[in-house]
Amino acid sequence: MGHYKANVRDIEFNLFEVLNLDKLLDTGAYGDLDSDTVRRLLDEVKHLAEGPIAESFAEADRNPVAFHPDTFAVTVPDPLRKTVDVVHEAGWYRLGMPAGMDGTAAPNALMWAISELIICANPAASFFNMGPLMGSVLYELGNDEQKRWARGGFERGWQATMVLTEPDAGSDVGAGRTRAVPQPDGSWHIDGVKRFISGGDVGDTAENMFHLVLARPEGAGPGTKGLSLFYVPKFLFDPETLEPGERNGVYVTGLEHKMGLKSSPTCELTFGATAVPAKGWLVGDVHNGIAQMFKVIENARMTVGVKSSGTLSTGYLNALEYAKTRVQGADLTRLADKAAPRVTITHHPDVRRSLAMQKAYAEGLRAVYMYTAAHQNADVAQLVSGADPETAHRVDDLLLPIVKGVGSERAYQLLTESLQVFGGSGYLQDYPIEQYIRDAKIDSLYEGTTAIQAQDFFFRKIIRDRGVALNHVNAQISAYLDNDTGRFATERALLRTAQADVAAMAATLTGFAMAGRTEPTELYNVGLGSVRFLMSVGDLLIAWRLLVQADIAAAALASDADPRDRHFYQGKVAAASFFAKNVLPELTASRNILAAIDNDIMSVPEAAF
Ligand code: ST9
Ligand code: FAD
Repeated sequence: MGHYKANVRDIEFNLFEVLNLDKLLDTGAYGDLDSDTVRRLLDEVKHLAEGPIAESFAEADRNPVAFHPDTFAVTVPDPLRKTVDVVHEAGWYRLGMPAGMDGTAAPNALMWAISELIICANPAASFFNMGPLMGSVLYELGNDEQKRWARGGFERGWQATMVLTEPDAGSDVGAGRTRAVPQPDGSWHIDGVKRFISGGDVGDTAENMFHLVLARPEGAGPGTKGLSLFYVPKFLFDPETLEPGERNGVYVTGLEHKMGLKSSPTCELTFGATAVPAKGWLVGDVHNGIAQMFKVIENARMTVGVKSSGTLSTGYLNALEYAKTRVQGADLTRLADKAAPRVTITHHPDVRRSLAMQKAYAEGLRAVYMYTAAHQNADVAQLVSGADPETAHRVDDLLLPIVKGVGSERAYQLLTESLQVFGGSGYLQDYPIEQYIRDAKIDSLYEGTTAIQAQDFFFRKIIRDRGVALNHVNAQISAYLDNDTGRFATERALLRTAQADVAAMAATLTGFAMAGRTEPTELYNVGLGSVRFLMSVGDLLIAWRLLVQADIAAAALASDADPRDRHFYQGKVAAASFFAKNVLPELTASRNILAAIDNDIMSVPEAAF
């Protein structure tokens, strides 16, 4: 048995019992994709993920990709290549891709669930499969010729990258200096150095690849609005047949040595530094680069959030398996009895606390990404929250920084609990947890750090949205609370208090933002409180979704639930109750901290730190 443990039962619970997707699937809304087919697909993907995809997980960590500066080439070790081939051949990425790209229509909730299984079984290998997403965006935004390139490249298995970051332009993408110079034939020459580019080269696992690059056309203005998006292939190609030809002037000039994700080739890319120019084409013939790139970024942020929660899920399931067999110490109630029988560590309250918290966050984060995904399809959103397409889009936007920012922070935090359950053994490479932790840390950094997610959440997704999406979600929480099922009275009361706490935090931060119009330093208070606020909203949403699940589970237990499902449902009830009682009261403390926040730390001289 490999390292990866999929939780398909929980995925099916989300899809069918919580989101009720069978109502759409079984009436032909997605063609032949009915709920029986979905169950079969999930089973198939589980076996693929736990088997051949997971197989090179540790091996590719210990013997990662290599860079050869003399040829600017990246080489991929054989075990990893096998995994990459399996992922490519299985073709699951067709789900949800545009019809014009030969994609298969599917609800996004299913698409992300399948992504969770494939990515988390072997995250590094997934970076060799970014072509389908980038190709889909090129297909959506490109001119007719570029649409053809997107389609043709996809058919030929071309891979792709997203290229924003430079040494002096990380969070501040608008500081980018890479230039674009127009050419008489309508193409552009790109000049500059980009760093930290995931999948910057995929060696010979693909015939060709293309980079979606942000660069500043000569004479364009400063900041992100002066950037345009260019399609820059590794090999130039016949524009009609797509047959690759000459090497284009974009080269890998370095490979990062990282804490984790060691076989994801994170590259320095140099454009136009040799006699061979780096030829690019303006995407869609319009200068609207940052908005275009955000089409990619939105998908990538969701991917990162899904990866985080899925990694915590397999971390938790590994810890649970270990805890059920590790015998150590006596039951706490027989502490004084030195001859008392030894018990498995699941009998110790602190291990129970840890497992319950891991389970609640793993399943809660999944529930939140599923709810977010539900708002990415108009029909599903209507079914799940009654949102019209415009509101659904806003809700999706609102929840993305929660999926990404909260998902990455909580997964990393709780994975240390998974490791702790193993005791000293968890620190060893005999078990996968230390690698999970190393591979997961990046999730709070790339695609916008947590601070950036928190600012995006507050300034763009709440203030600029005038609270429309937030009010919609809040109304859903109120509707849940008002529909008293007679169960979970304590937990519901805690949720109501947490809802009020979050509303008060939002009001406090809004007050600072307003005051900032006349007294700019008041904005520091928003900056000081925004991550705490993001995390609090995340906890509120997790608690709400877990309680929704618990009500469904309790109803099933009270009726004629399949005996094989009884433990699953009991676990749902227990996790929701535990989370509400052990996490939600902390939101009152956060509310008080935000209410009393002050700017003092901003006036402390740098030298005093
Ligand atoms: C990276 C890649 O880190 C890491 C790898 C990820 C993996 C890829 C996954 C791909 C999937 C493939 C599948 C398998 C792979 C599996 C992998 C496993 C993970 N929403 O506020 P303003 C736009 S890449 C929409 O003034 P500033 C908008 O057009 C590097 N649009 O910002 C706006 O104009 P307007 C990632 C948004 O002060 C304009 O920007 N790097 C949003 O100029 C300007 O907005 C980062 O993410 C939004 N939320 O610039 C950078 N926000 O207002 C992080 C902005 O008129 N930094 N726009 O609409 C930021 O996000 C900054 O806040 C900033 C600030 C750059 C936006
Ligand atoms: P900085 O922006 O220098 O941030 C440093 C610290 O300051 C952070 O804690 C940050 O939160 C904080 N900070 C910065 N600005 C602010 C602010 N305004 N307000 C509050 N806090 C702030 N980039 C790509 O373009 N394509 C890729 O494929 C890609 N893949 C990556 C893969 C890996 C493994 C890594 C490590 C990075 C990758 N990146 C990629 C780059 C990644 O997106 C950036 O590292 C990230 O956006 C942060 O930028 P930075 O590293 O320069 O940190």
